Amino acid sequence: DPRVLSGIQPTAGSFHLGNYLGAVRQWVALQESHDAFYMVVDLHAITVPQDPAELRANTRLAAAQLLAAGLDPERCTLFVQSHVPEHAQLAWVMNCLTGFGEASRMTQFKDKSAKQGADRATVGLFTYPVLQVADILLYQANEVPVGEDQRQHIELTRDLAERFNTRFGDTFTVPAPYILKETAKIYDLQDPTAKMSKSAANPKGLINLLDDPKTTAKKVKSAVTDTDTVIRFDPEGKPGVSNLLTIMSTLTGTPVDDLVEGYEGKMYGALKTDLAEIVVDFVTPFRTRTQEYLDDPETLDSILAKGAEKARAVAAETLAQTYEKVGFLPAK
Ligand code: AQP
Repeated sequence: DPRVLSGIQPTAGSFHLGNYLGAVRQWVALQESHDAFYMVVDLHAITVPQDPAELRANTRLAAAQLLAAGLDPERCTLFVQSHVPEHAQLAWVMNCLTGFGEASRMTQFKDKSAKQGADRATVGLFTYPVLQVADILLYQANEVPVGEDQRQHIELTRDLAERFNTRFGDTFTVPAPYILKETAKIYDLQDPTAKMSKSAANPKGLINLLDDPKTTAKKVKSAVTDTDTVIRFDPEGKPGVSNLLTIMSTLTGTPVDDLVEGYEGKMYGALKTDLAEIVVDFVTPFRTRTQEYLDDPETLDSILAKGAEKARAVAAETLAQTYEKVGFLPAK
C-alpha cells in the first residue's frame, strides 16, 4: 500500500475544528487504504516555551483525541515523535542541506516569529520546517495529509528529498501533499477571512472540540456572517456563510449545493441553529471517547509504545541508509 505520514501538535486544551476537518478526518479515512503513520509531534511543541508537566499531559491528551476521532491502532501506526530518536537525527542532516535563505522564506516562521517578537523566537522555531522534512522522509511517505497552511513545508520536503537524491543517490521518496480542496482551510468564526487557529485573536472564533457543548453551540450561533440575507456558497463575497456551509457539508456528508437548495428563502439564523446542533452532536461523543482513553492511561501508553516500536523499525532503516550515503563511518 502507498504510505501516508502526518503529525499534530500536543496543544494545550484540545484540538480545534480546523485541525479535525483539515487534517485528522482525512487521517481516519486514509488508514483504510494506506500504510498510515500518525504522530503527536512533541518535538515541534517545544519550539515555543512549554511547561514540562503540561506537555506530558497534552501529549496523552492529543493521542486520546486521535483515537477518539477514529484512528485505530490495528489499522495505523500511532506514536509520539520523541519516542523515535531518528527524527532529530535525520533533521540534523537535513539542516545541513537547507539554505539559510530558503528556511527564511517559510511564511509560518515569519508569522509565528513576528507574533513572538524577533528576539524571543528560537532557532528551533526557525528550523522547525526542516524537522518536519525529516519527519516525512524517514517514513518514505508518498502522501502527507495536511491543511493548506502546511503546503509550503511539503514543497520544502520535496525540494530537499530531490536535492539529497541528486547529491547522494536515490534514497528518499518524494512526497506529495494530500490537501482536500473543500476543507483545506477552515476559517475563524469571528473573522472568516482568517484561518481558524489555536492562537485566535477572539476565542469566540475558535471551536475547540473539548469545549463544553453549550459554549460550542453559542459560538456557532454568534458566527459572523454578512449584511445580506441570502444563503449562498461564495467564499469571496460571503466568507462567513460559506465557511458555515463547508463545516455543515463535511460533518453531514451533504453536498453544499443540496444544503443551499434546502435553505432557499430561509434566514442565517436557521443555518446557524442547525449547524450548532450538528456540531454539538459531533463533539459530544468525541468528548466522551476522549475521556475514556484518558481514564485508562496504561492502555493509552501501551498503544503508543507499540506504535513507537513499529515506527522505529522503519525510521531506523531510513536513517542507516542516509548515514551511509552521507559518508559517516559505521559504529561497528
Ligand atoms: N484552520 C484550519 N483549516 C484546515 N486545516 C488546519 N490545520 C490547522 N488549522 C487548520 C491543520 O491541522 C493539522 C495540525 O496542525 P498543527 O499541529 O500545526 O496544529 P496547531 O499548530 O495547533 O494548528 P494551528 O491552530 O494552526 O496553530 P498555529 O496557528 O499556532 O499554527 C495540520 O495539518 C494543519 O494544516
